[in-house]
Amino acid sequence: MQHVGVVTIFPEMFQILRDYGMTRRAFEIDALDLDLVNPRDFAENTYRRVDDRPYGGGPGMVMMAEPLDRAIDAALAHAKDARVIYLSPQGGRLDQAGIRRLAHGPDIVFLCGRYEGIDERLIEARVDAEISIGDYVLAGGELAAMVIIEAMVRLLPDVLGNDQSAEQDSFTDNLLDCRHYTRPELWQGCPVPETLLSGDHEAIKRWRFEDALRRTAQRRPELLELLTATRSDDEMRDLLRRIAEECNDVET
Ligand code: 9WO
Repeated sequence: MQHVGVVTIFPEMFQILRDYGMTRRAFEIDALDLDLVNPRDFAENTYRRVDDRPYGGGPGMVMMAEPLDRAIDAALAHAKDARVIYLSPQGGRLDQAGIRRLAHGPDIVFLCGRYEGIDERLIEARVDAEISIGDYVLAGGELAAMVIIEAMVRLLPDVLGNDQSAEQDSFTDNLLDCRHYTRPELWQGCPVPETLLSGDHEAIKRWRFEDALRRTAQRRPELLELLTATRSDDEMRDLLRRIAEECNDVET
């Protein structure tokens, strides 16, 4: 993966990525290279303050431009041609296609805000893109940055045991996952769908794809719209029509 810089007043939060799961594995094999920069280290005042009261008044504090400007410079010193990305609810919404674009793009410096936000002049001067991970407000950008990093690590090649063919291409974008089952075959009177026990790999593949389409149609119809807009092949169109009819039958 690319080099990832993070500007944050809480660098310790990112230890979670080093300690657990797939991101930990990525660190172990040097596939993930994180550079944490604390803007407090670049504050000139005696109390290492990085926030001040908002012009125009009101509650809360605003992050000052100067310490962030220097912290971004420090982060960029280790990242060649990096894009500076500010995590905020005001950004454009990120989806799996966006994660894939980030994963295949240039180095990244994530700028994590706290308090009520960042002096807009710093954003205008230094930020290349403002990104949101969802329409809710957090207390800072750190968890959003960690969410994006984990999603990017998932796409790293099979050194991490990732399912290459399924995830690297855009095939599963905008499609919910199919249902999964494991032993026992009968649990509290509920059986496993017969096809999954058949050993017929073609049939299983078809069942899983249809199951994914059906769930998407039922739970996220707006995703199905995107799917039909981006995939116009005949096989897909036939499947979608059949599943749409099925859903109508269930409702009526
Ligand atoms: C705080 C606040 C307090 C009172 C009234 C309005 C307010 N808005 C905010 C606010 O948005 N604070 C942000 C906290 C400042 C930028 C960093 N913070 C943040 C990032 N919260 N949520 C995100 C975020 C990032 C990416 N995707 C979703 C949410």
